[in-house]
Amino acid sequence: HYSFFPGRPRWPANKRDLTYAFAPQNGLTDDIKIVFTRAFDRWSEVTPLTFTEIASYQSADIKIGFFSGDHNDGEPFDGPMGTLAHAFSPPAGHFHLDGEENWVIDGAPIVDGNFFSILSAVDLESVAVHEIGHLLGLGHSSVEDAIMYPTLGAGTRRVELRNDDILGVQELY
Ligand code: TQI
Ligand code: CA
Ligand code: ZN
Ligand code: ZN
Repeated sequence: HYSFFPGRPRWPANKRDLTYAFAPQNGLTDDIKIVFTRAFDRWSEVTPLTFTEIASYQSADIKIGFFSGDHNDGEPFDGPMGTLAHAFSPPAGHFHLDGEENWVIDGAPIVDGNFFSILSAVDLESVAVHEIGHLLGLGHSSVEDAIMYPTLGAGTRRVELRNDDILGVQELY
């Protein structure tokens, strides 16, 4: 079953059209950005929310970036595996990914010529869909195949919202 954060934080009712931006210093390729677009679309399909990319990192509601190690928010990343990403509950909007993970998109490494064991591969879209759930106010679920279930097998792709995720987010919006 789905859960919420303590106090049930969510984006306010007058804010249904959310903007997002990528950290400028990350210099992300279109392939990477499209994965986030797909992940946001999954949540906008089942809620009244919309997500639009804007250029200004400063003014975006949701700020997405890849960072390594200590990145000055008190939650340092830990290199390959362990913590993959973190997102803060509404209305913080910070969505950070560990730049040292072996991220894959559709089974292929993001960094060309970067060879690694499939045991350490992390599917970017799966993590993005899960973290957006947190950004919207969902905590973890006890339903094993839900997006918000707190573990994901190595190299596993899990991107389809399940009934449990949908019921949870629709209770908020
Ligand atoms: N990051 C944790 C997560 O997003 C951060 C976290 C730990 C957390 N406890 C929390 C967030 C309680 C909200 C509430 O769950 S993670 C997965 C999964 C992580 C884990 O790096 O461990 C995914 C990030 F589900 F696969 F285990 C993304 Cl998809
Ligand atoms: Ca890590
Ligand atoms: Zn962070
Ligand atoms: Zn989580």
